[in-house]
Amino acid sequence: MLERSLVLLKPDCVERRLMGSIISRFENKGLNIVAMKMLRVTPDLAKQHYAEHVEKPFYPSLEEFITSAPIVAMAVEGLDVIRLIRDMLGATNGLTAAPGTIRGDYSSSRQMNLVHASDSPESAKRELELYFTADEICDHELRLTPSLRAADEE
Ligand code: FUP
Repeated sequence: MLERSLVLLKPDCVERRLMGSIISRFENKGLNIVAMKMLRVTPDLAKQHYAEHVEKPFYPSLEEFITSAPIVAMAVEGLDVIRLIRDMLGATNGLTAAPGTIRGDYSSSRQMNLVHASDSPESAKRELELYFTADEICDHELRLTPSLRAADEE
């Protein structure tokens, strides 16, 4: 199914100048970036984004990190893209994430794990609305779609 996921390149990704390398992984896979902007996450936005973690002991440190430098927010579209991007990221902790995944290749940390991506269609809808207004999404079909996949594939 054609889906959209919210992807964030976190402060460590921006600071380490890995933005281009990570965006390239998504482009090379043939995914369609339909919105992108750099912003600074405020404490208020952090609490909304990480609502499920606000009461956890690690939250103050997580908020300090996510507000510490700019991030890049993207809306990424593709078939089954919510699961696919989570697979491309690998396990939450970079130390245990499999080699070949983004976190496995670039991170050794649980907090500084470079990229966030929505984990379900419900989270994707909620998170996309937190970061983008409807008119910031640039709906467009990739003209190379016929070169990525046969039209009659399931
Ligand atoms: P993920 O879905 O892989 O982004 O990970 P979680 O929703 O479990 O956690 C959200 C963020 O909190 C992760 F990016 C890592 C961070 N975190 C910590 O910093 N410490 C913890 O003990 C657990 C999670």
